Amino acid sequence: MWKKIFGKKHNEEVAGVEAGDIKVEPVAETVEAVQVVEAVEDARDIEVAGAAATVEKPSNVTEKKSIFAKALQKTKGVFGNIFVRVDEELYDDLEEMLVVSDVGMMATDRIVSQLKMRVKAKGISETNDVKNELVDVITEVLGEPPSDEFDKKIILVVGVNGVGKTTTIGKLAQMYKNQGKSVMLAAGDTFRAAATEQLTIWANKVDVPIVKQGEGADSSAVIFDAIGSTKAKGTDVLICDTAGRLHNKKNLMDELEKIARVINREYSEATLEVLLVLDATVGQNALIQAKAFAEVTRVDSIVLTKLDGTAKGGIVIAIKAEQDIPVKYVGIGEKIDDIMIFDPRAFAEGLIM
Ligand SMILES: Nc1nc2c(ncn2[C@@H]2O[C@H](COP(=O)(O)OP(=O)(O)O)[C@@H](O)[C@H]2O)c(=O)[nH]1
Ligand SMILES: [Mg+2]
Repeated sequence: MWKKIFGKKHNEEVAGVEAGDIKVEPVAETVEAVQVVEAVEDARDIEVAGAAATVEKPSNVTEKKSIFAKALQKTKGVFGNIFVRVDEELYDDLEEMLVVSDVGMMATDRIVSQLKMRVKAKGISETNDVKNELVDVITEVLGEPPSDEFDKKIILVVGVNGVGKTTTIGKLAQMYKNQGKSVMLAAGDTFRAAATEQLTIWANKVDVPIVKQGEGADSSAVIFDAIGSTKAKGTDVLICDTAGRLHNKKNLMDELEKIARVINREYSEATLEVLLVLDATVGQNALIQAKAFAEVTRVDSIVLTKLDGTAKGGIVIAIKAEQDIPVKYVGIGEKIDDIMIFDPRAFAEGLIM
């Protein structure tokens, strides 16, 4: 039976999900299937190199809250002032607003029923207290953000075209560099020449080395080269771009499978992190993409981009509630430092307060 490429998923609970649940195009049958399963068994052995480095929290909670509030201004606009009285109407309005903000039915039901229960249990009668309680409930639904501890690390950035993969790689490179880490980029999106050019611009801007080959080169060959270079230089973080051809699942799977083999064979001592980049402005579509990618590959965490340009920041909550994939970073603009470590409480406060 099929297992997910790269074996281990983002957490233990879902790691056990058998391939029976995974819908793959009919190609699945033969040679490729065997290869993927092998790759998966291989990838199992990838050790998580436990050690030092943690990502610096960018700022204190108040500061983060205000940044989120700014990024979520449009979402807040949708919410408006529904907190007038503590009554059934409040819950109805809240339900509607959460759905409109792309929180999704599942998470909305969970949030509203939790809130009702707690408001009742605590005998809350002030709208402000309801707000505080709502922030608590949403924070809990969002869970703890993933940590960032590693000795050597390889990050594989996946996602469909246009979501912001290459931009995010530039931002992450700068972030790790600011932390004093050495960084290298791998131009694994070999599908279009422009992709490599774009990543090269970021590499120059951040002033980190980039490994690339010509258009149409094998993505896994680029990553193979990059790993060699990373090891030779003792680079801390290797960040790999990939092509996002989700419309052709077989190609995508084949490509990711080959990459998985290479990483496992050549760089098993590094911590592997598969980051799925999603565009917040596409709303529910981001959730569909998260599901689709989780079907073909391991996904450790999500980078939600373009949160600055959407009224639908609530998709973060839907993704966590429905796919159980944590959001690790959010993109809040096109500039190099427009990235933040996702902070569930600051996010919930920014959304509600
Ligand atoms: N407003 C905004 N734009 C972004 C963000 N991240 C990426 N973009 C823009 O989205 C577009 C596509 O980004 P790109 O990195 O090329 O996406 P890729 O195809 O997934 O590699 C570019 O115009 C980026 O400047 C973000 O967080 N906010
Ligand atoms: Mg790109």
